[in-house]
Amino acid sequence: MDLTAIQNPQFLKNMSNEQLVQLSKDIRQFLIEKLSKTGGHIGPNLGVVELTIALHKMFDSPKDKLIWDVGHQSYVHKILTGRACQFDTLRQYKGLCGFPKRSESEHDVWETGHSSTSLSAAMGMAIARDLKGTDEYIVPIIGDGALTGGMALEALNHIGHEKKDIIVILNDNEMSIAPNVGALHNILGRLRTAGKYRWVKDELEMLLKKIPAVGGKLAATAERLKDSIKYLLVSGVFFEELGFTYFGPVDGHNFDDLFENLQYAKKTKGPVLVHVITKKGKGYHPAENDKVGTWHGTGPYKIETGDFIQTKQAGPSWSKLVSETVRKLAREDERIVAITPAMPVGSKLEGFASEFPDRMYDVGIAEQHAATMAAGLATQGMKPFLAIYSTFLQRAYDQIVHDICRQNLNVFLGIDRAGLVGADGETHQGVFDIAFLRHIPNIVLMMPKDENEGQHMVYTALKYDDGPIALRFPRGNGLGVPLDDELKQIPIGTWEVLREGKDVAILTFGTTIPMALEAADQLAKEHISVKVVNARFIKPMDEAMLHELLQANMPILTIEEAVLQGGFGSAVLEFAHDHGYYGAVIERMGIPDRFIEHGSVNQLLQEIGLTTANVVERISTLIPRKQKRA
Ligand SMILES: Cc1ncc(C[n+]2csc(CCOP(=O)(O)OP(=O)(O)O)c2C)c(N)n1
Repeated sequence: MDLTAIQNPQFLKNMSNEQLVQLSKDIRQFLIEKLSKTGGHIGPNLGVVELTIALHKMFDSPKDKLIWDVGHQSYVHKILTGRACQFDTLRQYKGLCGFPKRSESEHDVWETGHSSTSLSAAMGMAIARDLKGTDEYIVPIIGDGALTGGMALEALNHIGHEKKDIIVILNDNEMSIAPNVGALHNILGRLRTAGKYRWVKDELEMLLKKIPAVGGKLAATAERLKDSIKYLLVSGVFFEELGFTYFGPVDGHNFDDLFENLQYAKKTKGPVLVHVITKKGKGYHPAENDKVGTWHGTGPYKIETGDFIQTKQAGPSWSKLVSETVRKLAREDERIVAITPAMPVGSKLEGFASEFPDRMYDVGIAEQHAATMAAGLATQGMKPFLAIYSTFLQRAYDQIVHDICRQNLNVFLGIDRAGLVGADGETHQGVFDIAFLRHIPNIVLMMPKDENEGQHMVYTALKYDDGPIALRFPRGNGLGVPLDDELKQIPIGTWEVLREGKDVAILTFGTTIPMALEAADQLAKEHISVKVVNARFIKPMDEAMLHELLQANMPILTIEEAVLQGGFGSAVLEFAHDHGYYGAVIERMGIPDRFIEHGSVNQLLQEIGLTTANVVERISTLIPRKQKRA
């Protein structure tokens, strides 16, 4: 079938199961081909082909609300809702978003990227429906990984209590990105192998009714009996205890099984949970056999071999550099414990995990718990290293304020994917962490200029005994500079002059240093002498150097790949104001006050005006300002 001809899911209503099986094959083929060129979340999407078709056949989107948790598995939904023709642009600048997007389609009723929000959103929509007196179905689709997130559990608790009509589809493939973890995972494992609970209950009720004289009475107490039966058979039906009617396990690749259970779910009052078992990567051998999560999300690959198409990188992966340096130091310091909220592969902690299995904790998608657990470890004199992406650290803001910083505990935050991340777009840009950490008392916040300084900063962080310390580093790879054999501590709060100059000073750190140096080179040709400072400590700042610059009346340009509001440049402005340098010429470059969509990092930097050419231009306007003032 020509998938690009699909306008909306209506066409599914009249299709036979045989036709749907063929459609599933066509969709898989389409995804494997398109994603081999663009990259994307291949494994999760191949796993939900039949499930998505079944949902669109059984429900009436957009009237009925299909809410995709995380949203990385919404590609099949995008195909069925008329967007197949845009797949060549998937995750590219101005192209199709890799997550649900309300502006893209009326069928995308909820935007995601971060995990575990679907059940709360569903509850909000269900309350609105009931207040308005409408009758749409509300259908959140959540993975077994996303279900480990605290928000999802909070919502389950509330939905079960309120008894709202919500049909939760649990897509259980036993994987988060990496294999799923936790007690909940074990409960699902038991349910998976326990056989179909609904049938057992129904059959027993029928059987009881058939017994003469006492049968009716017994059947009347079947509700109570249900409890003992399920305990007998399933040793604790977690979801029923929470107030949900549980249907499952359902074979998520079998249309008969899916339709039958979704039909039951539609007829059932109150909250329902349909437990669907799927296979991540289904239909594409390399993805189907992936045991670690490599095929969760990928770049381009060769279809025949499953080899990834690598672009040559100058330096080592930042995540690897940081995690491996922590691992090296953990050999000498038994207090070091590594923590990841469900990202052992992305954070490159596999080596640490194999060498120190007792000192490595994957806590599931539980950033808040991870942060407070780190604080707990630190109270006992341990040295926790919390490896966490900037964007997901947003979830743990209160834990950082209340538990880590307020108690001034020695927690080392390794803030990965800091700055623009590219193809994942708005929900994943790591651009807020400076603004939401800088104002918290006690924290030290730093970012290295290259991987060599990065490894020294890891050492500095793990030697630091005065409270929380955070190292932010970008997505991708280092610059390819040589690495010193011996690690050394960098004095806290010290900046480094990379290039002397007398007309203007650029204060910047991390990924924007190369553009500052290039701009300085170009301006030198126009006889403008630019001082470039590696402002590697965002907090505390190098106050001595700031006083020196401001006293010398040097115009200052700050550059950061982070939001301007509340950022590093704001800190410099505050400093100047607070110390009475009222006439200081200070300009800031960074990310404007809006969400930045997907695209390559370079395209995004162009869009927001954060390039060498923009720096040159900005400095050219700074010099006349200084002259005017003088
Ligand atoms: C708050 C948050 N933390 C971490 C992630 C990174 N992440 C994206 S998908 C995913 C795993 C989701 O597993 P599951 O819900 O089972 O979906 P599957 O990919 O297995 O279909 C994780 C950890 C995220 N998106 N949001």
